[in-house]
Amino acid sequence: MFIDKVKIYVKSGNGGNGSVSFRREKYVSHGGPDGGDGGHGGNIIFVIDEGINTLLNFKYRRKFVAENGSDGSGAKFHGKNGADLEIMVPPGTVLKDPETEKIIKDMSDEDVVESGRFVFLKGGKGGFGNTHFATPTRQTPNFAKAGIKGKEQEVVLELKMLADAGLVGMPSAGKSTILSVVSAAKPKIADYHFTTLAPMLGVVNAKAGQFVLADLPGLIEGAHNGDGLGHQFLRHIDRCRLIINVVDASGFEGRDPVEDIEKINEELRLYSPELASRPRIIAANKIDMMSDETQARLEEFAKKQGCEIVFIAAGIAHGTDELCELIAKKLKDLPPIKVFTPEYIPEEETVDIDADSEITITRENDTFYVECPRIVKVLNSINFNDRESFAYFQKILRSTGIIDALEEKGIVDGQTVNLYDVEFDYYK
Ligand SMILES: Nc1nc2c(ncn2[C@@H]2O[C@H](COP(=O)(O)OP(=O)(O)OP(=O)(O)O)[C@@H](O)[C@H]2O)c(=O)[nH]1
Ligand SMILES: [Mg+2]
Repeated sequence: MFIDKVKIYVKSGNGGNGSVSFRREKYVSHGGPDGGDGGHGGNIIFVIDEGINTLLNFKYRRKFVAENGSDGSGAKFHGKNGADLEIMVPPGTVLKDPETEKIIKDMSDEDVVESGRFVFLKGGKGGFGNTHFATPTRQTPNFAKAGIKGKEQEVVLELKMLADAGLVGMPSAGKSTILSVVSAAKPKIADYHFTTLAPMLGVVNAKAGQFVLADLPGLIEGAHNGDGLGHQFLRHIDRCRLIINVVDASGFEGRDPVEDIEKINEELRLYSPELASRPRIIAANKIDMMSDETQARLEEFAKKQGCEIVFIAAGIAHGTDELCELIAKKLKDLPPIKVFTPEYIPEEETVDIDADSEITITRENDTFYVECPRIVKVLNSINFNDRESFAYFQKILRSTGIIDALEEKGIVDGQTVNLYDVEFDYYK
């Protein structure tokens, strides 16, 4: 089975929480703070796997969650970092935003190809343990920072194969036969329509240079409406530098070769006007059964279109070498394989501090989770290593009514308050 578009869910790991702990040793009555930092959450990384050419692996697995960092602990023990999660994708995969279909990243981008990997979602940072918050005047900091949560997102993976040239034409025109005689690829060939159900690539070694050729399922008139196999496979020639119009010149099935080319060009245009305007050459196949009249008409049509034409009989490998030399020669003057530039940058989460000043408190055992959008900005500006800054923070906690709200919920000394990233113990 061939799968070339899937939607998956990915989430990077949460950072572990910093720990609040104090040194306890024999003969040391008041040990200093020794709470270690939380480990970082694992990243979500897409990795190119040259050995695969479909997104089939995603048929059954669509949820990918990287490991969370572990919490820090006493004796300055740093929590373990969460392992990165590597998601293997075939070369040519494009990542898109599901809602807008905008491109997030093309895995054939130069920077990705060099390293073979793309870090998509970074894991949350681990929180600092209370050792970081000790100062000469505050030797027993009773708070640590909570780890930052990982990020989650849905993403569409779309495979756009990396081919220099693509064979496009009606069913049974002989596209697969061409690929089979000019490359080592072994496509299925038969005398019925829609023999080819999925695109296939082959490497061609012409004297004028090596190139990658794509064989596509047949197109018919109305493909843009989903007739036949539809035109969804055309996404695999989105990157092609040259299009080869393969046409059955035998007239054997009662079709007219000139009309066939026109219909195919119209379908290409309906799929993408830009694609239809790419350089093209015509490969008139099955000339062992072609009339002189057809040949003359095709030559005239090609001339009118300003398009080169090659007459071949792929079934007996007649003219196919010439076709490949022409393709290789033309490719030399054409721009490189198309790479898509990102159009979508995932938004950084922002909280509007004035949007909502409501305080919500949820209690889980001995921890009180406080949400109060108004305080987020203040929170980010507090330096917990600085006494003044910390005193200011305590003042804000009172003035916003957070302390009152906590007391209303019945908080008692020694219980924990979790305010977004920051965790501390409550003492009246
Ligand atoms: N007479 C003749 N028949 C040919 C030639 N080349 C291919 N054929 C035959 O045409 C039929 C279709 O060939 P394919 O290569 O499967 O055609 P295709 O364009 O890939 O067809 P789809 O995959 O269905 O779109 C097969 O029976 C081939 O043997 C040729 O040069 N002359
Ligand atoms: Mg075929």
